[in-house]
Amino acid sequence: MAVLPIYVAPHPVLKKPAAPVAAVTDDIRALIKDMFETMYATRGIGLAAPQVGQSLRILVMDVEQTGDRAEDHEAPPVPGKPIAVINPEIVWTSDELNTYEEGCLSIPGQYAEVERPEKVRVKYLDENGQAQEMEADGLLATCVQHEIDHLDGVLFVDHLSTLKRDMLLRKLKKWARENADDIKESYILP
Ligand code: GNR
Ligand code: NI
Repeated sequence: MAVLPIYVAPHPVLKKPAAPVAAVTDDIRALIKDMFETMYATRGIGLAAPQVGQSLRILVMDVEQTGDRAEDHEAPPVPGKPIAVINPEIVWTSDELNTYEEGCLSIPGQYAEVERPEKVRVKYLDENGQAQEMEADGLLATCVQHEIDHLDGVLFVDHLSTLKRDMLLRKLKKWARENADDIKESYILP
């Protein structure tokens, strides 16, 4: 049981393609448990293993969690529909695109609109090693594509123009410098 520190861009582990999981063992399930705990603790809707320093093709998501952090920052998140995804493969994407304002736990405090396919179908293994397939739309489709990008060493800012990307990464660097003392327990800086 652990909330893990989050690796911040441009840390090299975030740029490296992650390795497939060879077998879904108890160690993998323990990592997934810690990833869920970390995701809920940080109020993320998704988390990929490279963001906790593990270069493996694993992601977790819950776009239906509730718990009101606007009114009460201490209110605990209530799990909605947790999904663990191992070795995902996008097998179909819609021609229709969708734009969402994205954020990333590894790029704290920065947001930008990103265009992606509106719907995707993804094959993967669940935490029992069973083959699964999901069709996602809406926020779940955006989230699963954002997380699979992480497994390929791609961040949401890589979908932006060089100008916008450099601007966000500069603001991130400034944020990290100004908050260095407060964040050193929860983040691993590059
Ligand atoms: O918490 C997150 N919110 C989010 C919002 C829009 C699009 C993608 C995301 S994923 C992000 C958590 C994260 O960084 N996952 O990798
Ligand atoms: Ni992210």
